[in-house]
Amino acid sequence: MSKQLPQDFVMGGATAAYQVEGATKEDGKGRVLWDDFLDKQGRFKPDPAADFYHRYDEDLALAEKYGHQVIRVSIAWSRIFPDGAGEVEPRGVAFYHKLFADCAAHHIEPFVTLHHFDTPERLHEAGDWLSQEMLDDFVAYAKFCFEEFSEVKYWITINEPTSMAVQQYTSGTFPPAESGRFDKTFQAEHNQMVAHARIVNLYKSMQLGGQIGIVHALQTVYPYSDSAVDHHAAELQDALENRLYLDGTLAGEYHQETLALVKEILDANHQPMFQSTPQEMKAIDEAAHQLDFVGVNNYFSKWLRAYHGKSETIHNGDGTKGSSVARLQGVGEEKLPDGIETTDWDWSIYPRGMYDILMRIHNDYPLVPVTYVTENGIGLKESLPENATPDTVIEDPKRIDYVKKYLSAMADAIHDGANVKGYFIWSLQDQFSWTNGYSKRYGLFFVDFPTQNRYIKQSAEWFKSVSETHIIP
Ligand code: BGP
Repeated sequence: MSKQLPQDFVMGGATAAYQVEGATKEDGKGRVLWDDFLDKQGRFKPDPAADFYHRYDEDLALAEKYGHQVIRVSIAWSRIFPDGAGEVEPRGVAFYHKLFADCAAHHIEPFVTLHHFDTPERLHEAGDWLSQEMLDDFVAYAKFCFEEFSEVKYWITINEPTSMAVQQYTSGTFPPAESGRFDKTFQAEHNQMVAHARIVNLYKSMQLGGQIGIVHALQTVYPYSDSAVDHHAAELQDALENRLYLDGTLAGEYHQETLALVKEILDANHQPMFQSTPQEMKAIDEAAHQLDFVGVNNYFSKWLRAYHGKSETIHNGDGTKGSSVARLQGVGEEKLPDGIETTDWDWSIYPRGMYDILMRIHNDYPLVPVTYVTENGIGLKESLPENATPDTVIEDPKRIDYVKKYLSAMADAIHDGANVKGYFIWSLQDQFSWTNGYSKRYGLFFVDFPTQNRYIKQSAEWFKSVSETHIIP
């Protein structure tokens, strides 16, 4: 049965600077934490990505043609301040003015993220989110952007603070690639919430008339079985990846129960509790009371069972189905129940998880007035047919099926009271993936990376019909 979306519901594609722009050494851009890390890893390079730095007009024209009203982009901090602070690079500033003007010319509203995993190299070396210098420089960079880019009406402080911290210090897939450091993970999570709060409070005090929000990666966590120990493992994983953040950014305080779960994880790993000051907690509380929206990135759900061994994680970074392992000391082990479908990268396909997370925000975090789904989509192995012509349309029925099911779950949540105002598919065009390179394609538009030619996928046509009719067939 087809479902209806509200008439004022907006749809578009998501991108992030480092994943689409390419041109990492152009026009004075400063180095970021990934440059050296990827170089040493030698698996793939961040250039040319989707060459958005030069081809943004082509992509925005396609987005307009295929019915998009909004887009997510991020500003590369190191294009504006190559060293993270101090001297401004005018060519970087000019690029983003051109980009936003082009969005306006194509009638597409940009939602602009200030930090999408791309800390400038000097600040990364100084401790990244664990250092006070990073926080102060981030606030100064945000202030500069608010004053400079007055054409931007929707700001996002940080993309997925949890993913950043967990992948930097728990699973070790992001630089500096440390594993099992839950103490650093929680401290980095808290510090990002402080930085976010300071920026929200600053933005609101500037009275610029726009809106500001944050984007969280929220995967619903379920117990693997009905046993009490599996339920508890799910609670611990939820505290690590979802709850501390939801509390801090949407309730303005960490609930006692959440802190007890965090402490339990740290105790089990013989690591100290994260530090916070009353002044920081005051800023966090103020920000939660003035936040305009929360963005939910939801792709998959997790099932947890009790586990009592040492932490062990194997990341599936090349699409070898069934190769991932995730067991965390003091938390639990991820284990999929029979019958749950997965992608080649072992991400579960479970639209009910989207419904549950949207309803959880609606029921448990009533302070935040509006929610957007800021990322959702499926990574697939796709290639260009040998006899392709510029008019070739790439068939991607799996993507249509995936998005249809998730949009339906989202429509059910809206029907049941969740105030969801828009949906951004990850991703607008095929792009560079942090830990998977170029083989995991998410785009509505296929990018042939060697030539950078764009091709339409069937999902783009399907997406257009939904965004124009507001009906999910
Ligand atoms: C989110 C990030 C995006 C993007 C996406 C897909 O966590 O915000 O930047 O990368 O996930 O992830 P991946 O590229 O690992 O498949």
